[in-house]
Amino acid sequence: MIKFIKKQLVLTIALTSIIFSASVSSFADETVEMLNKLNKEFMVYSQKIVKINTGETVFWKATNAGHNVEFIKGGFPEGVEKFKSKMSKDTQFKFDTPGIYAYWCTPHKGMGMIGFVIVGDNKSNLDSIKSIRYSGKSKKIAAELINQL
Ligand SMILES: [Cu+2]
Repeated sequence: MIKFIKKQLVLTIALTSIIFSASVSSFADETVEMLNKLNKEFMVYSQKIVKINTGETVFWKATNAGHNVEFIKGGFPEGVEKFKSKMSKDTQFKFDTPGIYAYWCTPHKGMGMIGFVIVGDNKSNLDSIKSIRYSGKSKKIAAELINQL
């Protein structure tokens, strides 16, 4: 009987967490956490590349404080306004223009805290993404990520 209750409890917890994560992700189309540490990496976004449809929203959760999201100069499609979020705050952006968006965390760009959003499977601005002057460790990480786009 105890074994049965245990099984029920485990199942209930599993179901609850599935329902919970589903309700969280419906808040935005993709969620990226801003983290001090993930596995062996320090100062990272939980997902370095996110692919979404045009008109979808990315939500960045300030899981750890001291981070933000800043679109890199020359790193997003023409006609899009530069975006820079407040430090240590959750933030989001609705991507209405297709293309590649390169962003980093203002205080940790030299440490390689960088990410990309690909909108509408459109890579028409890849050349400008490649010609960005990436800062410090971001240079190597950006090169690796660009190869995966
Ligand atoms: Cu940061």
